[in-house]
Amino acid sequence: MKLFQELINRRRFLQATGVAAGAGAVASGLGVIPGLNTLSHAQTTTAAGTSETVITKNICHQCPARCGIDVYTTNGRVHAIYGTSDHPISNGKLCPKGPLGAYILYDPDRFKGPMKRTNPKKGRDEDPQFVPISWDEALDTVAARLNALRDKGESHRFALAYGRGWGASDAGLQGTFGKLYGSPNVPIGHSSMCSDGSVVSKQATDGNASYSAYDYRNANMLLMFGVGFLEAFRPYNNNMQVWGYIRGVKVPKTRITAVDVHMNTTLAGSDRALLIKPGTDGALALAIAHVILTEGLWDKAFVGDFVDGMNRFKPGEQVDPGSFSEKWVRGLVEWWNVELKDRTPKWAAQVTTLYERDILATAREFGTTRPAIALFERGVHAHTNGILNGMAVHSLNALVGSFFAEGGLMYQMGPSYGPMPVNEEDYLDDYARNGPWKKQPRIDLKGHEDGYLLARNMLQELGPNSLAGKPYKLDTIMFYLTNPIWTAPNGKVWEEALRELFVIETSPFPSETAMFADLVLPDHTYLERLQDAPTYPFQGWPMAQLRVPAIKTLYDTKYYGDVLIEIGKRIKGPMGDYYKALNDTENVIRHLAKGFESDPGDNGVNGFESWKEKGVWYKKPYLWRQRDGEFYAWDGQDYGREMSKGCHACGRPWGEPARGDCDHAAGIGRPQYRVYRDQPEDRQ
Ligand SMILES: Nc1nc2c(c(=O)[nH]1)N[C@H]1C(S)=C(S)[C@@H](COP(=O)(O)OP(=O)(O)OC[C@H]3O[C@@H](n4cnc5c(=O)[nH]c(N)nc54)[C@H](O)[C@@H]3O)O[C@H]1N2
Ligand SMILES: Nc1nc2c(c(=O)[nH]1)N[C@H]1C(S)=C(S)[C@@H](COP(=O)(O)OP(=O)(O)OC[C@H]3O[C@@H](n4cnc5c(=O)[nH]c(N)nc54)[C@H](O)[C@@H]3O)O[C@H]1N2
Ligand code: SF4
Ligand SMILES: [Mo]
Repeated sequence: MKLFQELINRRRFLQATGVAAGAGAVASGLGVIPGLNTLSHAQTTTAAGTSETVITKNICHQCPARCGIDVYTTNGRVHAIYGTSDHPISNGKLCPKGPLGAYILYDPDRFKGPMKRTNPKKGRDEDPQFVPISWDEALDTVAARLNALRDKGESHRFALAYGRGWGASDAGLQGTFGKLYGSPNVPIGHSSMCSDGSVVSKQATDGNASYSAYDYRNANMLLMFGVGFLEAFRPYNNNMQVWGYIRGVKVPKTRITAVDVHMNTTLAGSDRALLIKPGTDGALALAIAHVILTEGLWDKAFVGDFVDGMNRFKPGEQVDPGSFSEKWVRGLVEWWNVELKDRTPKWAAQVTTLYERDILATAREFGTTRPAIALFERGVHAHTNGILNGMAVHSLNALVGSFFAEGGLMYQMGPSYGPMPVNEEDYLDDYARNGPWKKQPRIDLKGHEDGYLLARNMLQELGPNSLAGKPYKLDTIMFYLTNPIWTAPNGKVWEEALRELFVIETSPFPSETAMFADLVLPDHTYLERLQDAPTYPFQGWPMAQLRVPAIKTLYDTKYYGDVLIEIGKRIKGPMGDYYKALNDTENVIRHLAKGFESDPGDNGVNGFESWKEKGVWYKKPYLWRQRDGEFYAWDGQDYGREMSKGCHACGRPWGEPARGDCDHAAGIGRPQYRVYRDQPEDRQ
């Protein structure tokens, strides 16, 4: 798009800067104004003497909200970033950090190209003495190490640790890399230090191994446990917009009770702030459930009721399971008998240090206001009893019938992506299928009886376990979007561990971990790369976001996804052939976009070019809804189609094995959709 063509010709521009520089000199005592100076330099480099502004779509990378942004580039220089107006998360607005992305792009401290360490000593006071090398040398060095490990049958000693990247063209490539190469440690995500407790609580409660998607706009009460809704909770920018609506515009105003351990912005803006003893949220949730049941406030259409309609939930008294007919919940009476019957507000007041009257008032308000959502995040689940706390809180959503309800919460659906260009199953050699690595536990002891049976990842244990040689020592470790010397709970042990490993860092920026690197393979910054950039569960309906380079790369950097592919091409045997066939990340992204051809988004995106132009594909509304305990499917105009007891696609009852290759998730009318949890497993 050409904007402002001929808006400022060169002579007028120089006149303007001359005047401004003169004024600046008077004011500051200096002869130049740095910002204008830079612009004037860029301006003089255009041959035609014209000023051409191009707007590209991108996705902010400064926090996991992943807002859609319009990036303004004039004469090859990014000078402004605004929220994309037709993007569901940003809606034309950004948080204060969003517009400052150019500071990341033009950060003078960026790594400018691949480098190797020349100082063999590693430590806080050691200068790595990095020297520039070519990409060929860098990639050949990695491939030679990986090939040598594989030849020795020690491929499990290569680990790849990663953080907040979830695209098919970056993190999505890692699982296949590990499978073809033969390492249980490729990849290991940081989710154990992040919000896995949330995911596991939900998996244990409603079976959805993912974060929830929420319909805040239509809720009449939000009960927040350990959620930095106005500080951190995802998607931050959109949360602030929603808050403005539900607290300032909507009638009735949405009631908010927030539970935290300190007074923060969210509590200050709530109707009721409950300051709780850390780690005791589960007790509060149990007492709320106790009140909802004893006072008969549960949602009978969703939960079910006593067969004769008489409420037998009396404090301290057992209930006969046969007297209750459950609808969409399982084990309610058993839960009451072993746990809830004694969890009175009085009991919870002692555990939580809250006032009994506040617990009672919260429970009554939550039990009588519909629709209501109980949400929790790190404050609740990042404790040693976190999963149980999370399960107690999440169960409240079932008691008030919020699952899949308008103003409630639901599962996130994935976009209609096309299949990957190449099938990795065709490229597995004997080593990949049955090599000695298959007998090795994961270095973090995930799923191991001496380690962590429930955890999905234990990234923080990689360094310490390798250092201790338990279960074995690693040889080479690569980092993508994670910096454990700084963020893991045991940073100093990590420093020791990285001293004895060959360390590969891919960040565009120096970090604590990068200072221990032997090789630096710097990524493009987000404004320079073509990348699919998914976000966390949002409002349930599917969405697919794309980053489009705003400028030619400033330095000799390479998109991380392409770094992986280029290393892959250099691995001996069929693995190398797989990556040659895959070619590059643009090929991957083009294949994803093929899925939109038969399922265009609401904004008309129907393939790669239109995806680039709009930066996002999305498709509303959510496909089914629960109302008064019955489920209805979207029929194109309304939630008018009553859903049968079984799957629409294969006809088999829910909970029984599907017929053919149906995954039941398809039974909602759009077979190509996958729910969020069926996407690359280790997304956090
Ligand atoms: N600005 C910014 N935003 C971010 C991020 C960032 O680094 N900076 N990181 C992103 C990431 S990766 C994540 S996982 C999310 C995390 O976002 P959230 O899940 O909201 O997590 P936190 O802000 O860590 O913690 C939320 C609240 O829990 C409180 N808390 C601590 N212990 C307890 C307790 O025992 N009970 C209760 N009720 N509350 C407690 C804390 O005081 C805090 O206010 O934020 C994302 N957004
Ligand atoms: N004390 C304490 N510790 C915590 C938390 C807490 O609240 N308190 N929060 C926890 C949580 S929720 C999380 S999610 C973890 C996060 O911890 P980490 O997973 O370590 O994530 P970050 O610290 O954000 O590190 C991101 C790394 O990516 C690099 N990077 C930045 N941009 C790019 C890019 O475009 N490309 C590439 N390749 N690299 C880039 C940065 O230089 C940095 O090294 O920390 C956890 N640790
Ligand atoms: S809220 Fe949006 S604009 Fe702000 S840092 Fe996060 S992604 Fe960027
Ligand atoms: Mo996180």
